[in-house]
Amino acid sequence: MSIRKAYLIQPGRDGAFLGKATMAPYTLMRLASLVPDAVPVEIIDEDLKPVPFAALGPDDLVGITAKTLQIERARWIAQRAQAQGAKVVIGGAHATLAPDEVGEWADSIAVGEAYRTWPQMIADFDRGALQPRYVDEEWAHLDELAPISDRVLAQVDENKNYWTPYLEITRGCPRSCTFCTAIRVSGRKMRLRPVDQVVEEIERRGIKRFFLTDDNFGLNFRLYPEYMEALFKELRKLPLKGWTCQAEQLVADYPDLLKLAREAHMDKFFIGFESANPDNRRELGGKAAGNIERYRQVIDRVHAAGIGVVGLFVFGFDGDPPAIFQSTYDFIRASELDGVSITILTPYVGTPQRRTWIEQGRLIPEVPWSLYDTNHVTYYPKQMSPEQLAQGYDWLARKLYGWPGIASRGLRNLMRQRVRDWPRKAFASFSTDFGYRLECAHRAWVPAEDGIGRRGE
Ligand code: B12
Ligand code: SF4
Repeated sequence: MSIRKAYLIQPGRDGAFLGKATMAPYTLMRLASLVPDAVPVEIIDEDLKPVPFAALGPDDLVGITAKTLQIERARWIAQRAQAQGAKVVIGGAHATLAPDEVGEWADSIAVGEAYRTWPQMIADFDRGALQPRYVDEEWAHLDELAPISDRVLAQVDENKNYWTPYLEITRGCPRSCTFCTAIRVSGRKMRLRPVDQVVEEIERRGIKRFFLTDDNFGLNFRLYPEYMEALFKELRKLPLKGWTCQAEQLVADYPDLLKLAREAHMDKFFIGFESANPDNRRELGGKAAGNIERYRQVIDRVHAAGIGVVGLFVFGFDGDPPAIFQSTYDFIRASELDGVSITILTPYVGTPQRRTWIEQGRLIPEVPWSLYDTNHVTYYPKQMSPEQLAQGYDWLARKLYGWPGIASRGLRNLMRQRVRDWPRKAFASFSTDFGYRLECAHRAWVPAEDGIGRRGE
């Protein structure tokens, strides 16, 4: 057999908004760039177009990427592709964390990063010898990444079809927060891409704003300050409109790097405060301690450098009483945060959190993976009932993502910018909270047989 075509699919969930989708298929763009030139490759983002099942045949290789919440949809797609005779490979966080489960229905699975194994899979399929499992957990050096190819860029047309492109600069996190899968998915060692390659990629893609896929970009302020300085000095030369990244509070302790980051067009840090409750500090891997005074100081210092702060909070830790929603709301309202993300603690496969709760018999049985989306309750909390957790979350979401909340935080952010920058910055000032508002609308989901829930009112 020889391969006719490779399809790479991102399962859908949110659809498009004003003709553009939110989640650019960066993962698939990197993987598609590893497909040999002689093999046609097509990226299909289900949020933008349907999978052309009728066109699939036995000489086609279908690769699907899936986080846990997308895995039922991935299976639904896989079964239809397999019915056409195509072979299906599943990769991404869920296949990496739960390979045996996925291996029951996929023809092959990619555990880990796949920079080495995906080309091997294509070659093996081409000679009719696709193996059931490929493991790549050696954590490739990021200076060896294949550039995103021009044929992939032309096909995806990310600036036209997506609200925010993604970019990877570093990868990994040495912290050990009990609820996080980053260690298994990205490795404990922080890896860095050479600055010249980052700049080359931004220029060739023609992206003017982006969100970093880095697990904990901010930690590099402490780990690799020279690298950050060199990176910021190069980025400030580019005509960027703004960019955002995930970070932890320690960035506030590096005023010189913050200043450089601002000059490099950084708009906002998404900072994992995680909890406004000091009783939860054990679960937070040493990066947050529920210390409200420190949170305020961090926000002030980052603002002083001209950069915005989106605060990330998780609810449902064992130390959380029902009053946690009101107390967190009080903190947020009094704070100067530019955006807020609230999520419900979710015990993903492979986390210490899940292991503990299995031992304690605290997972709610038969919750579909599609509800492992961090806005549904999947376990029995310690100090409240699942209903109280869900209701508290809904109450807070309505408070935060109602139009008055979004408008006041967005305006506050805009007022911090220079007036001449308003046209450039207006989008970023409101888009983050608006995105979270859409995400929370999934609360009214009812999972359907095809693995796609239906967005409620
Ligand atoms: C960027 C990012 C996002 C972006 C979206 C990116 C996207 N297009 O999907 C945003 C901010 C929107 C997002 C949202 C969410 N995310 Co997120 N996200 C990430 C992050 C930080 C980086 C992912 C990334 O793009 N990496 C760079 C690309 C190049 O690598 P990659 O995706 O890992 O893919 C590699 C391998 O996995 C493999 N691979 C992947 N797919 C395939 C397919 C095939 C066929 C093959 C062969 C190989 C393969 O090869 C790739 C190249 O090495 C990861 C953490 C991490 N480090 O993985 C979390 C992560 C994937 N997200 C996670 C979660 C929980 C979420 C949310 C549910 C929750 C939330 N509140 O944020 C939502 C869900 C949104 C949704 N509808 O899917 C979890 C997933 C856990 C799980 N078991 O599913 C992760 C692992 C974070 C964590 N700390 O636990 N996320
Ligand atoms: S600091 Fe962030 S990326 Fe690192 S383990 Fe904790 S939650 Fe995960």
